[in-house]
Amino acid sequence: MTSEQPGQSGPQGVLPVPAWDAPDPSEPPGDPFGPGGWAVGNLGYAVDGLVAGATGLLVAEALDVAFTLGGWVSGNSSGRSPILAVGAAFVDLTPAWLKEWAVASFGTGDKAVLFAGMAIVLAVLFVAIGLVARTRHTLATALVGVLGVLALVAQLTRAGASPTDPIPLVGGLAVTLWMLPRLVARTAIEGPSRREALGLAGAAAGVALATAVRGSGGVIAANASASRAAAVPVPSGLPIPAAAGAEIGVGGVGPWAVSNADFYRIDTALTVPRLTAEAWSLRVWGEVEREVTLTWAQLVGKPLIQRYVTLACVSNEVGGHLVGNALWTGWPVRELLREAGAKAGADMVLSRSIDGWTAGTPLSALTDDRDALLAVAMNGVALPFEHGFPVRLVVPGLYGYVSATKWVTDLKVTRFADDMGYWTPRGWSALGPVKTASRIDVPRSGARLPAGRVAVAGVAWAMHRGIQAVQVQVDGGPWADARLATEPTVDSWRQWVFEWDAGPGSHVLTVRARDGAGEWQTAVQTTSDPDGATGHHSVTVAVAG
Ligand SMILES: Nc1nc2c(c(=O)[nH]1)N[C@H]1C(S)=C(S)[C@@H](COP(=O)(O)O)O[C@H]1N2
Ligand SMILES: [Mo]
Repeated sequence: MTSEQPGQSGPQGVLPVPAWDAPDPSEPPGDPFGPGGWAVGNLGYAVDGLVAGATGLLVAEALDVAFTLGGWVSGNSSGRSPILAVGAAFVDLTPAWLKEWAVASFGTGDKAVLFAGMAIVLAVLFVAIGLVARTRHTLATALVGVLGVLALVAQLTRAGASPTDPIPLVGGLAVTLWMLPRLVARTAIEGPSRREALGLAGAAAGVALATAVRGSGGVIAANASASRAAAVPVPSGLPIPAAAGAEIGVGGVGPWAVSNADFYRIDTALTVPRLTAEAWSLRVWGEVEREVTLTWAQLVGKPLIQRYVTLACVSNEVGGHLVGNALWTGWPVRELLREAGAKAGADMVLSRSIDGWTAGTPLSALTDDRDALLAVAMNGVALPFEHGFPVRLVVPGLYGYVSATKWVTDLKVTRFADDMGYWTPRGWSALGPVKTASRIDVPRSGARLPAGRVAVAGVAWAMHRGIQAVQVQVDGGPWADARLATEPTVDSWRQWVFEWDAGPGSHVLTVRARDGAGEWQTAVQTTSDPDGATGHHSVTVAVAG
């Protein structure tokens, strides 16, 4: 690289590269920041840092996309792309409370917020490196190196990381390290100029391009979309379970079956995996008599069934909305496990998604008569990408984090003593049976109502046990029975309504449910970690006099 001897000029390359630590020739003595003052004097260097950094990033992401499209190296993109790898490492290291706060504050936009935050942090770092490079060559190079090493660590510690994953990162780093001294040297000679404006525009265009390539996933997404559009996972004439009377018919209560667009979404995936059905396969291995691999064509050729099942997230707060009911089409995973033949002693299946996320599910819940599904369709259409296309697990009665693996590609038959799902070492229980819960949907908390007849209504759930009874309490008085909608299956939530004679004043309404085993939902308030929140849901309303 360049010499650090003061006064010596750059030996190689087309651009003159003056010594880094030499006095800046563009600075008149006595006015170190030139005629425009500090800001103008430094603008050029800030832009140099930004341009060198952004170009390196763009090169790295472009290499990743090229590798993905060319199929030249193994591994998946979330390990090779430095941006995705760092973001994923950040998500994995985020404490549960911060993650919950992010989901609560930004909802499904939490990932967009993370990317925006990363872009801002990177821009600030690149600008700082440019400013440092003005006078401290070695330090600037070292700072770029530190960023590179951090990204490298993030890549190599990803689940399923491959030794070739850092190739794009190394390529991008080389570009940044090559560009930075040359840009800075030219700024030192020419001073601030129109070039800065061009540089800024270039950096902005580069970042926009990188984001566009990343955000849309380019050709990968197009292929996956075509595959999903062509997939016909629901054979015509396949019976749909009866659900007459499941709607209580009160406005404001969420629909009994939630549409795909409105269904809650929870996962650790920074970019939604975009597999094609044709490229998908599922491997069953571990403590089995024989390994089995299942392809999409084989799976949709099996005798599929349809089941209404309610999914719930363990992070759902009392009264929360991380829960929803849908019609799932799939093949009982029991049949696949039977083909593989679990060995004696195995008690868990560790299911893994294409992005490395895992869930540990009791083998018994996958093999008993509850019809745990390898699901291929949701509400009659191929799974939306966000909900696991092409194939996910749906297991009645268990929270999603221990059962509902989306983009599932691997089932390892194992033991709880030997393996753990993703959330268990992060402080969540290894077992996650759904707790009995109930929610008031109408009236909403804070509502102002006229006195008289008011329909208090909502949902209650205790998947795989069912709901026997729901009661409502007004202002801590006696519990009174609510009227229940029909219960087409014990694996779905149940709607209820209570006709309340509302008198003037402020009132607290509370709900509780009894599950199919006769157990009342507990009043004890607990947080959602480690195995699901408990406590009664209440709303406070004001009734006009
Ligand atoms: N691959 C993958 N599958 C996953 C998760 C994940 O992070 N990655 N999260 C689980 C959790 S915690 C829940 S609650 C459900 C949510 O499923 P949904 O997004 O389709 O509602 O997916 C489960 N499956
Ligand atoms: Mo969850």
